[in-house]
Formats: sequence, structure tokens, C-alpha cells
Amino acid sequence: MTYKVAISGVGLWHPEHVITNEELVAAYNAFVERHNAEHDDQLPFSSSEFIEKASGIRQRYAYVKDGILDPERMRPRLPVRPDDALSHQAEIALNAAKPALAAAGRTAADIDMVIVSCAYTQRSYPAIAIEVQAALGIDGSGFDMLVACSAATFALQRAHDAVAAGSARAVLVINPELTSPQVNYKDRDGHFIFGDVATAIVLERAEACRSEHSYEIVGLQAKTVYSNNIRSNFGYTSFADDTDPYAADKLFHQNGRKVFKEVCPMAAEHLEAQVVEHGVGIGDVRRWWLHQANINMNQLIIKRLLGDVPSQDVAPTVLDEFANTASAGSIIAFARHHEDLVSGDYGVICSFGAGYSIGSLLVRKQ
Ligand code: CO8
Repeated sequence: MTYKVAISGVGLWHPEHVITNEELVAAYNAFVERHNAEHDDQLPFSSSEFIEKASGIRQRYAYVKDGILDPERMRPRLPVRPDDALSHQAEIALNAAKPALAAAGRTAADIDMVIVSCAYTQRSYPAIAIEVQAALGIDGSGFDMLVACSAATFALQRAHDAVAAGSARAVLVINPELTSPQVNYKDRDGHFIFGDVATAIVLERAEACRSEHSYEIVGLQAKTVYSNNIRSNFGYTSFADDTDPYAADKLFHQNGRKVFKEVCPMAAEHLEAQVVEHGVGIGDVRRWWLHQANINMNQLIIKRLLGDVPSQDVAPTVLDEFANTASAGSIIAFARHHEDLVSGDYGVICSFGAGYSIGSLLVRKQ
């Protein structure tokens, strides 16, 4: 027997610290001035006008702001916590998990599995998910998953399958996207892209949902196609291969133009196939909660699908406030913009990014 599965609660948490484009550019340009005065290789200056026009990003949240805007440092100053203290990433995961449980009308006793899924985990083991599981007092299992920008949608698929098969009554999927330690704030092409956030979703049997807003999962798709256009060589082997563990190639880097050109048609094709497969017309989808990497990218994808530039009502944008938050972007859009849907309305949650990876869920409000 397989069960129908629904999203029954969503939680969103963001740090209190904001970094505007202007602040970020001032710090980067101060760093460049110093660098250029002392070196032959001259670095280019950044501009907040470029950032907003090219990406739609106006600001981002930072878990720790201290250090990022210091031209001498250009990275956050993250305090070290002892092994017996809650880790930074588990802390932000809990900040999103608790409101998700409350929204679902569930407690730790109702959850059988915790999946922490994001672009990076701050350590290899013990899993952040198991730390969160212990902090919440959940009796069951937990594991971490890494799928870059598609970590949330891919984890929701794993959670769906566990509930559908009956191996878990309810699953808590959490995306603690602590991106700021992996941003190269000295790189003009990428210094503005990312922000920190945490999101969480509770999935359970559709028939058992008791929350005010729940969404049956009608269809799921995951697709990966290998590409080196978005890459980080950060990894545990740095200790053994004698490379600099803090070199630029160990941080996020990309060929943004190529990504834009290659991923937009892939995402549009994927979304169309996903919706049509379930007998739903593209125009019948009430809301598209898209990955939040670039406003121009999202407009192009929706234009390909609907023939028109989308309104905020059809495809809400949150990246102006949050920037790119890796896998959490589409979940933030969902968290902020779902309560006005009425029973029977369809929506699509979709991610696309490094890998390449594309993941999507077609949902119907119960
Ligand atoms: N300020 C001023 N000028 C600039 C800047 C800047 N900051 N940056 C570039 N320029 C200049 C360039 O040098 C170029 O000048 P010229 O024409 O003289 O060569 C001009 O502006 C145009 O540059 P681009 O062609 O690079 O600009 P684009 O219009 O393509 O915009 C973007 C750049 C915004 C990066 C755009 O290409 C984009 O958004 N592409 C999509 C990228 C994307 O979606 N990537 C996904 C990454 S996220 C992901 O997969 C998850 C990874 C895991 C998380 C990592 C967490 C840290």
C-alpha cells in the first residue's frame, strides 16, 4: 500500500543582520583599492547598480556580519563552539524547524525522520540532522544530504517516498543554508550572490494533515546533468593533496553567463513536462515558487512557459530581500506566498543549480 503525501507545515528563519549592495560594494572596492596600490595585477571595481540590474538582488542576510565588510578580512568571523555546544548550523536549522512543526500542528513525537539538506554542512559527522533530531527529542532517524541548489526539492522527494511507502509517518526536511563562509567576497563576479537563511517543511500522510494550509504532492521530478560551470573544490582531501585549503577554487565559483544560458531552457522544459504529465495545463498553475538565483532567469523561464513576464502573484520574487540562498530560495517563496491559495489550486516548487540539478514538485492545496 502507498499513502498520499502532503506538505503540512513550513518554517522560515533569517538572520537579523542585513548587508545591502551598497555596503558590500564599498567593502569590496576598498579591498580592491588596497590590492591595486600594492600589486601589478589590477582588480576591477564592483557596482551596486550592476548587481541589482544583473541579478535583482538588493540585499542579503548574514548569520555573522562581523568580518565580511572588513577589507583586511573579507569573510565572516564565525565564533568556534565547543563540541558539546549546539553547532551553528543545527541552531539555524532549529530556528526553521520549530515554526514548521507548529504550522503543521505537530510535535517531535509525530516525526519519524529528519533530513538536513543543503549546499554545505559544517562538518562530515555526526550528521547535523542527528544533532537536530536530538535537540528536538525525535525518536527515529536523521541524515544529511548535499545537492547544492536542489538540496531542498531532492530531500522533499526522499521524504515523500518514505511517507508514501509507510516507512515514516511524518518527515521533517530542513535547509540550513549557511552560505556566507563559502562566498569569495574578493571576487567581483560572485561576491554579491548569496545570503544566509534556514527553511523547513513537514511532510506527512495527506489524510492525517491537521494544519490550516496543506498541499498534496501530485508529482515529483528530479534531474541531474553533469556540468563544471558551478563548482567548489572544497573538501576533506585538501589536507592530503597539499593544495591551499583556502584558495579561490575551494570557494563557490561559476561561469554565470553559461549557467544562465544552459539552465533556463532546461528548467522551462522540465517544468512543462512535469505539469503536463499530470494532466494540468501550464496556465492552470496558480503559483510558481521558483528557485531564487536571478530575477532575469526566472522571468525568462516563466515567459517561455506562459508567454508573458510573470507578475509577483504568479511567480513571487524573494531574492531582492534574501539574495540567492542556495536550496532554500523556492521554499522561502513558498513560505511567504502560499496562504492565499484556495482548495484545488495547483502550485509548483522548483529548484535549479549546481550539478546541474533540477527538482520540482507539483502540489494541490487540500
Ligand atoms: N560590478 C560591476 N560590473 C560587473 C560585476 C560587478 N560586480 N560583475 C561583472 N561585471 C561586469 C563584467 O565584467 C562584464 O563586463 P564586460 O561586458 O566588459 O566583460 C559585465 O559586467 C557583464 O558581466 P556578466 O556577463 O558576467 O554579467 P551577467 O549579466 O551574466 O550577470 C550573473 C552575471 C548575475 C552572475 C548572471 O550571469 C547569473 O545570475 N547567472 C545565473 C547564475 C546562477 O544561477 N548560478 C547558480 C548559482 S547557485 C547554485 O547553483 C548553488 C551553489 C551552491 C551554493 C553556494 C553557496 C556559497
